Amino acid sequence: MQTASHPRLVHVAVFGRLNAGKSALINALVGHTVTEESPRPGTTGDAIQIPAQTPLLGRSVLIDTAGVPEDGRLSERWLGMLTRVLEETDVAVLVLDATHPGVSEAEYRLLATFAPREIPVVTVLNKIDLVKREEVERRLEASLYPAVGVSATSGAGVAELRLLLKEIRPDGGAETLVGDLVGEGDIVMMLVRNDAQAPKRQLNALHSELLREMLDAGCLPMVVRETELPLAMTAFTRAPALIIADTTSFDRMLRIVPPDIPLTSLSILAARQKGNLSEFISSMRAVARLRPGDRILIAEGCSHRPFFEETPNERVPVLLRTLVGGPLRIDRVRGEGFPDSLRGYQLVVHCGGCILNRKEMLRRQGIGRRDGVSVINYGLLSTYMNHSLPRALSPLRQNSALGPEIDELIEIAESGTLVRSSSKARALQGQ
Ligand SMILES: Nc1nc2c(ncn2[C@@H]2O[C@H](COP(=O)(O)OP(=O)(O)O)[C@@H](O)[C@H]2O)c(=O)[nH]1
Ligand SMILES: [Mg+2]
Repeated sequence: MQTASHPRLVHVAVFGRLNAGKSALINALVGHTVTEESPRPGTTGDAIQIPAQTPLLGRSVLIDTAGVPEDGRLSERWLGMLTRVLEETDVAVLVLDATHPGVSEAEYRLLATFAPREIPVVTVLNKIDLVKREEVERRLEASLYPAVGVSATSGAGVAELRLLLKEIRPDGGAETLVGDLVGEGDIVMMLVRNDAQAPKRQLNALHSELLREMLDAGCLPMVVRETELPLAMTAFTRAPALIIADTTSFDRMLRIVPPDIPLTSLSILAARQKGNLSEFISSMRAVARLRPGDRILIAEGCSHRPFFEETPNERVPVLLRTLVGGPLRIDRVRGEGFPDSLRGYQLVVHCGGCILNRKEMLRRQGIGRRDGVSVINYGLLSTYMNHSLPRALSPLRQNSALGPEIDELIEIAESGTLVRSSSKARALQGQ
């Protein structure tokens, strides 16, 4: 069955060896049977387009493709199919069978076709129900691409995959900082720093953007220095609908703001607005893989002297060195200096990107994805190290469209596989 193309819907092409579970995965993504699964290899002859309503992705077209030949010889017919499919693919999925070791040469050759076309790719380690958990973790950690362990038959990992697909698609994610989280008449507090590092006589670009959005939403914004937070909490008869803290002092604010008041950080809002939040969060798994001597790039959007000099130059290197327990090779870039290739780096720690637009931040995340280098955001990193990422993420549940997605992100943040010796890092943060 071949249907006409649906140009405006996101097209997700699913590749993999015969019997890897491509069809089973598509059915699991959609939530019911839309394509035939078979224990006999080779049931699916060519590519089939399946228009479907997929949870989180919405109206989409899933493309079930003919299996990548096991012997590494890609036939003319198969290559012809690949060329046609790639023309309409927004996001590619490579399904690997967890019961088969490694990635074959043909699969590597397939992966190499996505980057020149700027097609983001997710690898799925399927059939995790059939192998040991340690084996799954080892293979996910070793993956050069964003990777998710899934069991298409039990449904494990499918929600995480949907989330990754949603945000990895070129036009995924949010474009507002708080516009969708707060409403008319809400008291929203924005906390600004007043320590030695705070910028003199100005707010930063994100603060002004936030204020504008809150005013446009009809909120009652209140801008307070951190030292006045306890006093501000007593100023109204109604509790604030949201408190937005600065990332570097989130930990301190956490101790002051009662747990029933939604509290988030500027970097969570910025990461969501400027880039792909779930990719930033899942990329933090790379932090646990760092070893002494690894190369790290610290990237800032501003080309001028940064507002928070201490953040990129001191705090991040110190945090990472403590985690790794040894020296790291750290390069820094600013402004337009972001490299076209990230090969050779193990990790990129990016600033909140307040002066970058979403397209540019997504482009930078895309370079990392293409080169197999995790790009994280340093606000999220420090919030994660404080074990406060779940608290900072939960106000994003307010928006019903984002609710299930945020629950997934909290699960990823709580899964605890991201950071080693975090108590050491925590001690350091408290300094
Ligand atoms: N145990 C297990 N079996 C799976 C899983 N995914 C697929 N299968 C089975 O693997 C076989 C091949 O699946 P299918 O989707 O037809 O593979 P395709 O050739 O890649 O489309 C079928 O018998 C599926 O039921 C999984 O996650 N766990
Ligand atoms: Mg199939």
